[in-house]
Amino acid sequence: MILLKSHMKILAILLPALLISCNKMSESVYDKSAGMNGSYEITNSGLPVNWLVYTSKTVPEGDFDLIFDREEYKDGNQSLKFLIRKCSDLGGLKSPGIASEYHASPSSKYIVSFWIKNTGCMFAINVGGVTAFDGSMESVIKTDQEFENWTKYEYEYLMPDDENYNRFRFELSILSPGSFWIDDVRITNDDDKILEPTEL
Ligand SMILES: [Ca+2]
Repeated sequence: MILLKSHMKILAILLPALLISCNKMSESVYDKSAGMNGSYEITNSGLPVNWLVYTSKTVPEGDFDLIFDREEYKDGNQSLKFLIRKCSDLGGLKSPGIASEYHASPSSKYIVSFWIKNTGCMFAINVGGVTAFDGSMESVIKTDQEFENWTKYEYEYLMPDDENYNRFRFELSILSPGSFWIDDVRITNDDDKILEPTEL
């Protein structure tokens, strides 16, 4: 009887906290002056500014750490590292990862580049144009290949010829345990100008 009572007490304390974290799909901090922050140098409250982050607080099936790695980086003073002990392979908000959206124009060409390192993870990076309700995402890479050294990827994307496509989205999902690093994400237009993030 005493045991039952103490269990009930724990449940009563945990329930409100669980409801709050279950309702939250991602965490983010927005700061217009920080721009794209694709090198993950600007941080606030443990998050890279101007990125939606699927954290251990918002991904219920995940057991992982988000780390600003000041020893393994390609640009600036640090990279963004995911150290994953357990996670779902569903991607998007169900898995550890990051996403961001940028002001963009229909029928325009955009060039995405980024540097990665990987030991053990299956991961996916998708990019594409989005509207308020829809998206036209393409897969840049989906693999469990090891990248012992920093490796650069570059991808060209043409926005759909449809006035509703006014945002460009970048999304990284980590789909299995291991260590994954990303740094120096650049998304530019035809004039080599870095895109401005939208408020998240
Ligand atoms: Ca960096």
